[in-house]
Amino acid sequence: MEESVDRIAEPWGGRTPYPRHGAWPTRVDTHLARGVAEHEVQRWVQSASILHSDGDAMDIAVKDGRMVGVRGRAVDRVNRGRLGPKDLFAWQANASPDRLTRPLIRQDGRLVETDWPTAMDRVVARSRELLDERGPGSIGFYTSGQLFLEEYYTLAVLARAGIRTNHLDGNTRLCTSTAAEALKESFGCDGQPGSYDDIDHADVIALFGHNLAETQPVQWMRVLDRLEGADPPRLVCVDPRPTQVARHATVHLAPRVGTNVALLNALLHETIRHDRVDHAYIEAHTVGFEELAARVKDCTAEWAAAVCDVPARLIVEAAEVLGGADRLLSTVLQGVYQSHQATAAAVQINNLHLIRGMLGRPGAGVLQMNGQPTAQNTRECGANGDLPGFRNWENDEHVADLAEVWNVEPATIPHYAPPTHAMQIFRYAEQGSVRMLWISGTNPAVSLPELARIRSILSGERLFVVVQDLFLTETAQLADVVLPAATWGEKTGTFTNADRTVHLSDKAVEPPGEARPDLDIFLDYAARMDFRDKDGGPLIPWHDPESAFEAWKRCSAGRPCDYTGLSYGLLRGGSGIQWPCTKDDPSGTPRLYTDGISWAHPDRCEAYGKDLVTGASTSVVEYRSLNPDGKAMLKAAEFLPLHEAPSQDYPFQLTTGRTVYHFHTRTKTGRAPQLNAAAPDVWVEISEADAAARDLAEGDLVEVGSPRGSLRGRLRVTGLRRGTLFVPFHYGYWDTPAGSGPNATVPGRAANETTITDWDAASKQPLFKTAAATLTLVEKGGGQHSPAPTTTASRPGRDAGVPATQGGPDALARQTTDDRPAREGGRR
Ligand SMILES: Nc1nc2c(c(=O)[nH]1)N[C@H]1C(S)=C(S)[C@@H](COP(=O)(O)OP(=O)(O)OC[C@H]3O[C@@H](n4cnc5c(=O)[nH]c(N)nc54)[C@H](O)[C@@H]3O)O[C@H]1N2
Ligand SMILES: Nc1nc2c(c(=O)[nH]1)N[C@H]1C(S)=C(S)[C@@H](COP(=O)(O)OP(=O)(O)OC[C@H]3O[C@@H](n4cnc5c(=O)[nH]c(N)nc54)[C@H](O)[C@@H]3O)O[C@H]1N2
Ligand SMILES: [Mo]
Repeated sequence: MEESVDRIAEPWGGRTPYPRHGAWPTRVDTHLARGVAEHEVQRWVQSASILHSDGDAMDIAVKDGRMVGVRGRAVDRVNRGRLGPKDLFAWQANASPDRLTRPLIRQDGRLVETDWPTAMDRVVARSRELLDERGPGSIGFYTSGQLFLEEYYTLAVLARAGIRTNHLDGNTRLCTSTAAEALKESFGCDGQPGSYDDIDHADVIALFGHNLAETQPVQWMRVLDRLEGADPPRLVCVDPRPTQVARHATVHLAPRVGTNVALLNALLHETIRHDRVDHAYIEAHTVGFEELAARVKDCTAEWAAAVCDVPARLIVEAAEVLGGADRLLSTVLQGVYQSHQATAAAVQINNLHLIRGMLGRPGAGVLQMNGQPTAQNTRECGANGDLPGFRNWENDEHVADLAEVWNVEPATIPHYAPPTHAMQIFRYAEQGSVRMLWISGTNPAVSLPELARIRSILSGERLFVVVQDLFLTETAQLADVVLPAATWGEKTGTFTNADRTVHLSDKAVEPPGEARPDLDIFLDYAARMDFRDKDGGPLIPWHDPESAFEAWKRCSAGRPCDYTGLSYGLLRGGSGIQWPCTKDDPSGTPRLYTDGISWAHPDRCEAYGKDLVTGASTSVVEYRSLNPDGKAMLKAAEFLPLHEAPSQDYPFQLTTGRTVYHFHTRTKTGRAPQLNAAAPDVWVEISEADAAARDLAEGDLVEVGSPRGSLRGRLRVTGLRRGTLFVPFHYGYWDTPAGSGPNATVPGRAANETTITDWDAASKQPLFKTAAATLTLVEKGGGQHSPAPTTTASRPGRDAGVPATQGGPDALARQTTDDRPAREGGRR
C-alpha cells in the first residue's frame, strides 16, 4: 500500500501493528525534493541518519551530482525502512548557501578567507610552539558524537600518541558519559547490554527520563506498532513532562526534577519487599545484594512520594508493573543523565534488572541510551575520556597492549591520571594552562552550560581556538582558525548506533568548495606534524576511510567492541551489524551478557569504578576484593538534596531538552525549511496551575532568569508538572528570519544562558536539567501564540486555540507498506 503523509503534522506516520514476538513489518518512507520524480534519481547511495542515535538506515537519492532526497532501507534491522522527520528533511542543509567553503584565519581581529596550506601552517606552527614552550598539556581537543569512527580513531591516535596530551574529550561528555559510567559501574565495562529487538518481545517497557517519541522517533513507531498489535506491552514513563510516551503509559510518574534516585530506591524497595527478585541470578552473577537491600530498606513509597511529589499509590503501581514483568526492557536517557545524581540513578536501573534477572534474553534488557549518532564510536575509539577499545588506563597491561598496537613505548601514552574530562579542559583553558583548543563537530558556544563564561573563555586572547565545522557557528565566530569540513553524504565512513549496530555511510556527492572530510584534515595535520612511531615509521600509516577502518579493527581485536569480522564489503548492501562481530560470527551479537557477565574481571575490566556520591576512584585492590570473580556489581546510593533547589528568589525548577523537529543547535535542521517552520523559535513551557496562579497565558512574552543569566521566549501552557519550566536548548544566536539574511543574530534566547557549571561526581556530565529560575512577564501575548509545536510534549492545554502544527505540500513523504499480514518472528 502507498500513502502520502504530512510528516510534520504526523511525525510518526501510519501504523503497521504487529503481535508480541512477531516480526516488525517493513514500511519504506521516501521524501524527494519537489519536482523530482523517483525514476529521475540516478543513484541511490547507502547511508544512515546522523541526527540521533537510532541509526536509521537510508539511501541518499542523487541526481546530477546533487542530493535530491532520501529513502529508508527496508533490509535494515534498525528501522525496516522507516524514517523520522529529521531523517526525511534535514539533508537539505548540506546544500545550504551558508556552508563554509574555504578556511578562515583571524587577521587584525577579523576572520578572513585563506587557503588550506596557510590555515594548516598556522595550526601546526602554534602546536609546535606550544609543545616546545609548555609541553603537551597545553594542547586540548574537544570533539563530537557526530563524526565517523575512522575520524575519531585517527584523532585519538594523533592526540594521545602524537601530541601525547591527556586533554582529549568529546561533547559525548554532555551526552552519554553517564551511560558509559553506569555500565562501567555495574558491568565493569562499557557496552550496551540490550538490543532494539527487545521491543518486539518485552511485555513491559520502562522509559526513564527518555522522550523516545521525539528523540528516537523510529523506535517509538515500533512501540506504537506493538501497542496496536496483539498482546501489547505496558509502558512505565518517568518524566515531569506530558510527553507522547507519558500519554501512552500505563503508569506515568512525573517526579520533581532531580529526584530520580529517591524514586528508584522506592521502586527497588518495593521489588525486594515483595520478593519479586531472581535469587538464582543474583547468586550466580552479582555481588552487593545485601548492601543494596539494606540501603533501600527504609525507602518506602510514602517516603519517596514526599521527596518526589508523586502519589505513593502510583509508585506502588509502577513497582507492581515492573515487578510483574515477564520480560522487562528499560531505556534511560537525559532526564537521568543530565539530572541530579546522574550515575547513581542510572546504576539503580541496572540494579533493578540485575536483581530481577532481566538481562541477556529477548525482551529482557537495559538500554543505557546514547544520544548522538556516533557517540558510541567516540567512546570505543577513545576520543572521549577513555582509552581506545575500552582499555583500562589504570591497568599497565592494557596500556602496554595499546602501545603495541600503535608501535610506541607505553610511556608515550599519557596514563598518569584519568583522561581529562571536557568540563575540566574548559577550566584549564580558563585558567591558562591549556593554550590551544581544537574543536571539531560541536558548538559549545550554544551547548555548554553558562554561556557567558564559555564565550569569555573562547574569545580570550590567550587561547588559540581551531574550529572545524560546516558553518560559521556561534563557536566558529570566536575562533582563530576555521576549517571547513565535509559531512555526511560527502564523505565515507562507519558509525555505530545505541544498540551497537554498525552502519556504513558512503559518499554520495562532492563537498562544497574546498571543504574536506574530517579524516583528511586530521591526516593532513598528523603528516605536517610528522608524528612517528618508535621505529621511526609514520605513527598513522593509513590514508583513507577503509584503511583507517582496518587499522581500528586491529585495535579492537579481542576487546568487547571487537570489529574484526566486519568489513566495508560486508556492510554494503544489507543490514547494519551489531558488534562484537568476529570472523567466526560475522552476523554479529544481538545482546551482551547472555551467558553471564564477561568483562568485569579485575584483569579485564575497563575501570575499577567510583564512589557514586563523591566520584572518588576505587583502587584496584578494593576492586579485587569486592569483585574477584568479575560479576555484575549492585551499587547502592542514597538520595541527596539537590545542589540548586528552588528558593524564594528562584522559585521554579528549570529543565531543558528537545523537540522532535530540531537537532541540537539547529545548524542542520534550522536550514531545512519544513523543520524550521515547525518550531521556528524558542518557547517556555509552564504548567496550567502556575500559569493560572500568575495570570499568565499562552503567547505571553516572559523572561526566565537564573543566577547565571536570562533568556526570553513566549509561553506555552501545558500539562507539565507544577513548579517546573521547560525550555528547548536548540536556539542560539544564529537565525534565518525572513528577510534578514542568513547570519542574523538573536541574542538572549539560548537555554544555556541560565544553566549551571556543575556536573555529576562520577560521570562528569553537566547538569543541564536542574537549575533554579525566576519567571517574569515582559509583555502580554495579545493574541499571539508561542512557536512551540502542538504535536509533541509541548502540546497546548485546553482551549488555547493554537493552530495545529502542519507541514503542507513540501512535507509530504511517501509511505510504502506490505499488505501481507504481519508474520510470526524468530526470537533473536
Ligand atoms: N529530535 C531530536 N532528537 C534527538 C536529538 C535532538 O536534538 N533532537 N538529540 C539526540 C541526542 S544527542 C540526545 S542526548 C538524545 C536525548 O534524548 P532525550 O533524553 O529523550 O531528550 P531530552 O529532551 O533531553 O530529555 C528527555 C526528558 O527528560 C525529562 N526530564 C528532565 N528532568 C528530569 C528529571 O529530573 N527526571 C526525569 N525522570 N526526567 C527528567 C524531560 O522532561 C524530557 O522530556 O536525543 C537524540 N535525539
Ligand atoms: N541546556 C541543554 N544543553 C545541552 C543539552 C540539553 O539537553 N540541555 N544536551 C547536551 C547534549 S546531550 C548534546 S549531545 C550537546 C550537543 O551540542 P553540540 O554538539 O554543540 O550541538 P550540535 O548543534 O549538534 O553541534 C554539532 C556541530 O558540528 C557540526 N557538524 C555536523 N556534522 C559535522 C561533520 O561531519 N564534521 C564537522 N567537522 N562538523 C560537523 C554542526 O554544524 C554543528 O555546528 O548539547 C548538550 N547541551
Ligand atoms: Mo546528546
